Amino acid sequence: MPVFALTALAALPVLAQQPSPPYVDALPGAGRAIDVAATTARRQRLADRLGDAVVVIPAAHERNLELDYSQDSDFRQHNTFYYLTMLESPDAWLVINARANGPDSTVLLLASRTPRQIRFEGPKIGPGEEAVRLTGIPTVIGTAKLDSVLGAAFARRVPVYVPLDHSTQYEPRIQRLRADSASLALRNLRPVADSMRLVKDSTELAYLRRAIELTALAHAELMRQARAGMFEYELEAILEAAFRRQGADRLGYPSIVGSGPNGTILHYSANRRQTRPGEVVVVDAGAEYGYYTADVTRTFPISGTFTPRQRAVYDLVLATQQAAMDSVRPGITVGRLGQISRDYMRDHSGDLCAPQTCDAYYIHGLSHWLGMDVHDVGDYGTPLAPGMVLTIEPGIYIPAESLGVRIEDDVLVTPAGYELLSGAAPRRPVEVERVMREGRESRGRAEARPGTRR
Ligand SMILES: [Mn+2]
Repeated sequence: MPVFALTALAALPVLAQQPSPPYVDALPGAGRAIDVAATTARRQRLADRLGDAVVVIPAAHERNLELDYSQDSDFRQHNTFYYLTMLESPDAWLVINARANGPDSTVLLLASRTPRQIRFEGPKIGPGEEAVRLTGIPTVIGTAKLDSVLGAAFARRVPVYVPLDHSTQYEPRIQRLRADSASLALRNLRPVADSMRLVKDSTELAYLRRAIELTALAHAELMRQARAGMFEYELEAILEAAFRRQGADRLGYPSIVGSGPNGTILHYSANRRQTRPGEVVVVDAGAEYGYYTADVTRTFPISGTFTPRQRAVYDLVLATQQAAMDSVRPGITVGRLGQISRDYMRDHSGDLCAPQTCDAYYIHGLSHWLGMDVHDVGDYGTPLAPGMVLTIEPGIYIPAESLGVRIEDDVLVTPAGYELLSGAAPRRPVEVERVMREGRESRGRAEARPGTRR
């Protein structure tokens, strides 16, 4: 139905952000340009934190989809490697020689590629001057030199920091280092690198803002197009098409589209049920853009209007969320915010969930960090500081009524309080109903329009 498709495209507002960062053909899969200033600053901060140390970080490997034909779409870089390089090259290594006194030195080792690989996969970054220019790393050599680079680094007899996690679990070189811990002071890089990721730099914030804004616009688009009788997977397809159409790279996590009883299941993602008139649908979905993901949940009435009961529960969740948001400011902890939200919900339940108070149906935490991971890294005891990004997501789930309501937004901590990053997704119930009504009206006009111009 071309008219339908055109209407849908026209309805999607243009992102307010600046145009997409330029693509660089030489980068794998024509990657986004590396922000050399940002990644250099991150490596410098890491080296400063560690003093005399060696940092060794392997890149991810491509998985084979069909025999040995690798596919760009199947590759995602390890976050620690990406954070310090913004480079998507598989099979690479980053070695940082940090020195408490004297200049640090950094070596990037890139895999060489066979003519056949180049023929099949196109041009990609390799060792040499172009790589130095694109990455801002002064020494870029082939991975064949890895053993000699590591040998020279380890001869310094200083602590060796490696991400000791899933990314190195099956990396034979790292496993040998672990076995050799008698002669080597091997330490886990993750706590240090993770704590750096808690406060986002301006480059990270630019990507996060874009991921969140396009996600919020896609939620609004779904509200315009949703109709009773659609299957959950149809709603999922509308939302994810809107993600992709706006340039999202992939999903941040599997989309949750839970209608009626499924809305009360927190991690439901089968998305196979047919919606019925009068139900509410919980949609928890976020796009990933440039390795940063959004995490937004909206709950809307599939028939376009909340029942009084649904509206009352929705209003309580929304007011609870607002109370938590209004408490976001530097110095407060996520734990304290959660307590504020629980207290608010309990104190304002009235007889909505009698004989209990509604916080009995608020069965999960309020917040988590957001960034490269949807549940981003970082210590939850850390008081909020400007530049941190977190979700605020209270909910009420009443299985006996097949009624679940969750409202989840993404906020940036600012010196004065917070900035709502996901505001482009309708949130107040009157807005939700208005956008759904407008979607129905514009569809009605499109369908009534004759095939030729009048
Ligand atoms: Mn979440």
